[in-house]
Amino acid sequence: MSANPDHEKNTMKILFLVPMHIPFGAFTNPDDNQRVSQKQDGRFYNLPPTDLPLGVLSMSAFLKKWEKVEVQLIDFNIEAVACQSFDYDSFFAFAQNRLSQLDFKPDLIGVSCLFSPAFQNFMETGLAARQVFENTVIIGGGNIPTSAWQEIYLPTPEKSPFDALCYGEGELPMLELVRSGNPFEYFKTAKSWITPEKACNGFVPQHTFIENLDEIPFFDYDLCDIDQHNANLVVTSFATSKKERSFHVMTSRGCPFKCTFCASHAVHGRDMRYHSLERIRADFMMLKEKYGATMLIFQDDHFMSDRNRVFTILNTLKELDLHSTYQSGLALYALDRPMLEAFHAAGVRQLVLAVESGSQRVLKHLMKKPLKLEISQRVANDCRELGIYTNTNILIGIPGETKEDIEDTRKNLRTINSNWFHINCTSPLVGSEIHAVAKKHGYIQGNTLGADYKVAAIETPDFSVAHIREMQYLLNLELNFVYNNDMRLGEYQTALKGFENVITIRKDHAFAWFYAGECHKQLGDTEQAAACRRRYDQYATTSFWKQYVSKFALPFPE
Ligand code: B12
Ligand code: SF4
Repeated sequence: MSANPDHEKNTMKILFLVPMHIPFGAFTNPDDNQRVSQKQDGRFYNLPPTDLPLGVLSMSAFLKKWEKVEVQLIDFNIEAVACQSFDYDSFFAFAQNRLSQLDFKPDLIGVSCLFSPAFQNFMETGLAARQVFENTVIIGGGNIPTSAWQEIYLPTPEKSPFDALCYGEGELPMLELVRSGNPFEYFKTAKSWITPEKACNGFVPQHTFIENLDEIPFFDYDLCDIDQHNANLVVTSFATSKKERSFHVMTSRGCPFKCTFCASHAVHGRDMRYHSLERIRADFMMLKEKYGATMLIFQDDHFMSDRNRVFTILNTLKELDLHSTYQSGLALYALDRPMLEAFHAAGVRQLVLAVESGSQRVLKHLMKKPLKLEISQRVANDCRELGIYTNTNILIGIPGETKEDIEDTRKNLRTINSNWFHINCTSPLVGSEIHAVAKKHGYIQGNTLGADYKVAAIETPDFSVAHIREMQYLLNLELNFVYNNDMRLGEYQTALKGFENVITIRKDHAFAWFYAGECHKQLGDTEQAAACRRRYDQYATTSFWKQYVSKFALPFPE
């Protein structure tokens, strides 16, 4: 590949759009247990995650390396969090209004969508862009176009706002497109581009992977306003309370495992590809020195695949005095004591444990993730000894799981000494094996390609949606409150932090007030204990909490 020497060629203007990651209704009508913010219009809105869109930053850097392009980005998650009032009755209206004010005339518009819950917003972003920029080439890419191109095109191919959809990673297909001179001719034969016509004619798209990740230059972080992107990072909800300047990084792509609930391989494939250690070091230095990074958020799917490489990266972080956190769960089998000590030495004080289930049958046969319970127990204990806070991720409600399996999970998870458990509902994410299975058997409730992990959407002969919702909440109450490990082990200060986190999100959480009060009591602060108890008394008799108060025999207020 060589850089284009044709300096006379016009600069191509590219506009990337990132739709809001959460559905419009979830934004305007947040559930009780979600983080919200009040706008000047007096109403409360959900806060969509504002994490950096690495795929766009990668493609932008890559295109700028090889061609004359000018790139802009509108991330509607940022826009939705930042706007003072919100007077729109649809996501389409919001996007259309923003686009019509844009002082940039793009030659190419690329809409990026990674998440099933954002499917509708993806479509409406495309429609809004088409209305505002009638004759511009509009394309889509990311997990959703890759896995749901048939759902996007086949119902009404002629009405789609998208001229083409990219299958898989976009760096090379985008470069070919920019260089093509005639997008529509190029789309006709390109193996990674799907058009409405090709979709209707049995086309089978193929990936175009970059084998050597170092060919992608330092990501184009300049497309983003980092302060705005730091406003509602998913990671801050469970990591340090210290104000960090955080940047997302991804040092590898791919994952060889075949977890049935995962859709990642649809875009990045199953073969591991890596940035070189020299390149990683150079990027980290740049982020620290030029961008003022204090925290790196790792997005690798399988960070632990090469043990020596991990030790080197952790050493680099330590040497550069950069904090780090790992958003996806790290493969537990690789977290032996020396490895955990290396994480600790690099300043890591919190890890996500991808335990996924407490049932061996579910892990092995239904999730295809044969993780042993003893490994999860050992890692949680080691982390506790080292002073690393652990958040354990659990999924319930996978097709084939029985009520007995869920009871097994319920029982076994109490033997894992993690600090906090996140009990999630399995979602039929488009691109995952589960989606295919659930669709085939008619297990998916409603017209969804997969939901947020908080929403149960799968119903099988073994369980109903209502049962999964109920068990999700019950397991949450049991593991995080009633049998809270930190309290049981006398770590009252740590336990208190967990309960206070809950209270910041949900002020009327009777259990959080009750157990926070118990912690204060144990810590000798009788005044705070009494204040928490009063708040508990205030909420314990509401219709929602009454049932759980009596189920767990908590004291009934007089
Ligand atoms: C980081 C991340 C997040 C971040 C988002 C960061 C961001 N702003 O993009 C956060 C933490 C917010 C997040 C949230 C969620 N996530 Co997430 N996340 C990831 C993760 C681990 C990495 C994404 C990434 O940065 N990749 C690196 C870049 C380089 O690749 P990329 O983004 O895919 O972009 C490439 C291609 O997709 C393509 N491309 C992308 N956009 C475009 C646009 C155009 C025009 C073109 C041509 C090409 C193109 O080219 C890019 C470069 O190669 C992926 C797994 C994965 N490895 O992809 C899961 C993943 C995307 N997440 C997933 C899920 C399910 C979720 C949640 C729904 C989970 C939840 N909490 O309930 C939420 C959704 C938001 C919500 N409702 O809260 C699923 C999505 C599957 C699906 N069908 O929905 C994935 C695939 C993980 C999985 N195990 O299946 N996530
Ligand atoms: S869930 Fe994680 S380990 Fe499992 S296949 Fe997906 S990326 Fe790999």
